[in-house]
Amino acid sequence: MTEKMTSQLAMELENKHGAHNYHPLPVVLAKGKGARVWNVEGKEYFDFLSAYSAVNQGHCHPKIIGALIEQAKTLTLTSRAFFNDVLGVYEKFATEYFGYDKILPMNSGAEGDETALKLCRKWAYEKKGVPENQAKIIVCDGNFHGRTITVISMSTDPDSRDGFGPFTPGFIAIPYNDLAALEEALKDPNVAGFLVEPIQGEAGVFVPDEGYLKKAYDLCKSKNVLFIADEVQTGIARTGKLLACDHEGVRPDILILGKALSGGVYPVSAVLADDEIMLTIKPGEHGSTFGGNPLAARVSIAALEVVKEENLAERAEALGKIFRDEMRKIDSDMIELVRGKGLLNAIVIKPKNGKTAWDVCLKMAENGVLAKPTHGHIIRFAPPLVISEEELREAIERIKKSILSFE
Ligand code: IF1
Repeated sequence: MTEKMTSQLAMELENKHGAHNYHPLPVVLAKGKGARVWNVEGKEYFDFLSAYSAVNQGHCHPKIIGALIEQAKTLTLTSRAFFNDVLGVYEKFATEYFGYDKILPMNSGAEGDETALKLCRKWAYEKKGVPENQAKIIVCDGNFHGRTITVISMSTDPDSRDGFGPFTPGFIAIPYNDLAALEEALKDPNVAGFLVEPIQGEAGVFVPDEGYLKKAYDLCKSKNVLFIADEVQTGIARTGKLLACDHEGVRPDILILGKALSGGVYPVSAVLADDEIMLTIKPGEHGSTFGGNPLAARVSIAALEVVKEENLAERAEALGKIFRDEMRKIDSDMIELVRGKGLLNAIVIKPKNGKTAWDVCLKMAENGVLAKPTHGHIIRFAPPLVISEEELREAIERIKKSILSFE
């Protein structure tokens, strides 16, 4: 490639040579540092998407990059056909960090969810006594757990499902944030687990009622059903606690992590559980080529250390309150609702004079803030948790200016 790179050229190359499975904003990023990113021509933005909460520790965090470089020069991948001198260290670190007996390392969030589903079913047959192939798992309307066939088999979103059938059986969908519906679904003796996002990110940052998670957990325990928390997006300090479940003191039976587990530096996901559940999967029954590789392990240790060293959960809690307060002060009838927890927030946009959430995002990009609509009219705001209060306030001013430009 000798031609000078430009934003236009980059978009043309992706459009011509890449699958069209995304519709990105017309912004071409070339550099990232902390809460800021720059496009090819050097325009600076505050990143308010954080790669969908994978970059909680900020772009190119020096400690995480340092760990990546050091390990990359030494040993990157052994497969699990052999032991290596890093995985056990990571497994001890991560199980103590989150408080579980064991961890099963994978790569993508979807693989984390798939792993959790397999563990839940295996536990149902071996421990709960559910008849073979009869295990059912309760999920919620509006869920998002990834893009694989079994994961979309749980989805209620036509965009995720249509055209990809036939689907994996064994899932019961109930309304989110509805304890009566959960209680009813739990009457089926073959139910093995309840898979839930503590806050539904993709659905538009749906924060359930206070106490929903705890009551749901208690209902599951009363029926010997596993409470499975998908914290791929809400975990790793994003909502103001290490895990979103921590707001209600709920300890999931199976915990699914991804994204910021690596600080966005490398694909790392994991499932954590205690022995009674985790040891139902025997040697040769599950795994992945890259799962738990030395590079992923070193990067994840560094990423998790940063979370504590830089008090990212406390920062998310405090800065999130400022963000929501300021958004609620904006005098615009385009803003229908502001909701969220910690630094996972969203604004529901009411179209005005034909202008939609997409137009607001284009205007924000012009003014140096990057965010993207979800489900058409909801804009999710999730900056890296390392953003300073000063940077946050500057970004808030740019967001206000963008929204008020449509008045
Ligand atoms: C895309 C959404 C967010 C997730 C939860 C598992 C996964 C995700 C709660 C799967 C992934 C990503 C996927 C990415 C965009 C983004 C997303 F818009 F798709 F739904 F964040 F809300 N559980 N979410 O949020 O993890 O396999 O992607 O590593 O598909 O466009 P993954």
